[in-house]
Amino acid sequence: MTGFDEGTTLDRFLLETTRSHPQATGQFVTLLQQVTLAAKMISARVNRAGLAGMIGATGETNIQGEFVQKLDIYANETMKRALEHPGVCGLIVSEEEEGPIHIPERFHSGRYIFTMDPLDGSSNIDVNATIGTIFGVFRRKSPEGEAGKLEDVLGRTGREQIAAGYVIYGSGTLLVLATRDTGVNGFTLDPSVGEFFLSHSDLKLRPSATTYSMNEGYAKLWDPRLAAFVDGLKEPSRKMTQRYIGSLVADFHRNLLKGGLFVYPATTKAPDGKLRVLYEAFPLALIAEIAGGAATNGRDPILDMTATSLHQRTPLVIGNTELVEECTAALNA
Ligand code: AFP
Repeated sequence: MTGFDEGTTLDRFLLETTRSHPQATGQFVTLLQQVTLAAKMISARVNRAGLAGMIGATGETNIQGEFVQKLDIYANETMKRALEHPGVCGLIVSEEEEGPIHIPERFHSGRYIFTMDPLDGSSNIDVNATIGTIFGVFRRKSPEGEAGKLEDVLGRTGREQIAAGYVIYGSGTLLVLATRDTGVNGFTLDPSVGEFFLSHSDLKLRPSATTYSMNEGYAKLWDPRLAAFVDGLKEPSRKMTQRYIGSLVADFHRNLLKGGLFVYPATTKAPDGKLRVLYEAFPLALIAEIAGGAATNGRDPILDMTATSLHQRTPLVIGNTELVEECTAALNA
């Protein structure tokens, strides 16, 4: 559903789409308004990164064993600060932090559980390539007002997310938001006004597409069935082309707009793949499904998986349904 003209502000879109829910407390709108505030701050910092001494690594590694970039820290802190005080989150979990982020006792512990990869693709910062913030939202299980618990996020399936989205910091800054009621909509930041405006309404993935995105540098570490499938894609009759940025949010976004299949598979070195269930696979799988696409872990739908640990990884096959089904079938042949 849309019914909104391009150029509608994100604020108006949120207020009008939640007004129809009589049980709405306003917390969901506030949560998304805080996400957009943080996104504007991160976007401004990303745009000035080369000047503001924000390029480069801190010298530390995160829980994933990856080099932490200065902008990773800025993005994580900015999102946290925006979300912990307004009384809308019961717990926040971040790719950048080992444990869950509890809401300080002086603030109300709200209805929602927020999962985030504050700055995805951060190894691309130094080369000015597109990066992004990915997020998912669950309704909490424990009572509102009490401290959030790990069980509010672990033991949950991807299907339990009530919303997901991402912000890409590229040639422009765009926020894509998906809910089952409103579909998938993209809002572009007009930096001169400081507002996000509806620019991509009701995004849909057609059944098929002609782009595939995967890091073929690892092909010798793949399951031979995947290698054979990719070889088949190269038959000229299929008219396929390949695009891979190495920033999931950017690769996913291109495929959402233009069509395509993204695969980050299991390899002999990384049998569970690289991408994280809670911060990357769950949110993007929800967006893909709402847009009419699909996402699997090479066997089952991503959204049917259960989160068993905060930093759990999964192989990811995501994009236009026919290609996802073909790739998943090839992996199980
Ligand atoms: P960084 O945040 O360390 O740049 O990792 C990005 C990422 O998690 C995801 O955004 C990419 O799709 C994937 O890694 C790329 O990984 P490879 O370099 O192994 O292809």
